[in-house]
Amino acid sequence: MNPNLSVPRVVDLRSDTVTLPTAAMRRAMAEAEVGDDVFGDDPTVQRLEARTADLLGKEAAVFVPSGTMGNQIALRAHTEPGDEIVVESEAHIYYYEGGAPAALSGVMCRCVAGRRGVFRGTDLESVLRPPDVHFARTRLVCIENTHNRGGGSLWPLEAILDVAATARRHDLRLHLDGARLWNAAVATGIPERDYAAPFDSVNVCFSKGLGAPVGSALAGTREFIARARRFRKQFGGGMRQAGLLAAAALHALEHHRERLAEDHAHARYLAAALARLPGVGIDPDAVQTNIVRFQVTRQSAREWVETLAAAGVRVLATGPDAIRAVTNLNVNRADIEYAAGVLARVAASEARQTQSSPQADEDPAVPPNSSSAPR
Ligand code: TLP
Repeated sequence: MNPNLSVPRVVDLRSDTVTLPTAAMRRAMAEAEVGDDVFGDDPTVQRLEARTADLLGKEAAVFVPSGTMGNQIALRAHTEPGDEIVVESEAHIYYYEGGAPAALSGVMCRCVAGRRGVFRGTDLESVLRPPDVHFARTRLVCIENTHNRGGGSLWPLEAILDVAATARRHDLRLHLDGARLWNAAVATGIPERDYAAPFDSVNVCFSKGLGAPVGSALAGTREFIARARRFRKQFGGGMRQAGLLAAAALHALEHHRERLAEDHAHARYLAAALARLPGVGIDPDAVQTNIVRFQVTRQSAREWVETLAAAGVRVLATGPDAIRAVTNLNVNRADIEYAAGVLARVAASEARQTQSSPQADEDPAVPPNSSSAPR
């Protein structure tokens, strides 16, 4: 008898950051040639930086511990304190990085409201002001592709070029938060380097869909990356025998990029299943990559999350009535079918309770900050 049969199943869809390194990845890590990377001695880190720069069509790249650090080093290297950056109002840089633009670079954020994270050159134009001593100096525009809170949405290349043309006209620099650029490339067939071409700097993550345990890289011109290395040290991101981690990232780049298509198919399967459930709001056609966002009614997202977790399906509440599920390397088709079955049972039981409850029409009362999950 398979002893695993007695172990309750857990399907973890909280994020694509939860993946565990595979056996082959662990072997690559164990066998990595390493050195002190702060002294420039780690050959595996150097190979990863060169490979990433090449994939992104940039002159150079620098390995950093996290996507947050990659983005924040870019902001610091592009700006001076008192400058302003333009970000989409739900961008990770603005929404999920702990106020770092203000804390680490002393910059202000000017927000542009996008549609599922995507905005146009005219939106950018509308927040720009002429050079004048009264105004903060706008310096940098940031785009996120795919867009996390947009539901893994894709930036059309034509929209990127439109924003880039406007930015150039106003002498602004451009940064791409490409934590999930790999997903965008697989979903559209547009190579990463084509997406990256209009940008001065690009941050990519190895620790999301690619499944490496740690690490991101920031790419740009040789001169920009030399400056970024200085801020990496200043921010405490200089790592020593980091080749162990770079080996995992290199393995992920070579073996886990194409399989992202499986995650996207799983996300579409889950979205189609969710669209059939009572009390669940979702536009399945809006699911373009590996992130599935849906709305719940009657019960709060927090209550859904707790009920689902008790049944072995882990997701995140991203708002009082909003839930996120992210397909990933550790989740196969059978896991997704299991998760869809659990969601169907929870939705049906919630619908029954709603019908029999005298308070059926009341809105769910959700205490603010009731969950530790990012919202
Ligand atoms: N996103 C995480 C959480 O921080 C929300 C997730 O689970 O999705 N850019 C984008 C677009 C991201 O989604 C993330 C991580 C980052 C940057 C930051 O990467 P890390 O976590 O490595 O600092």
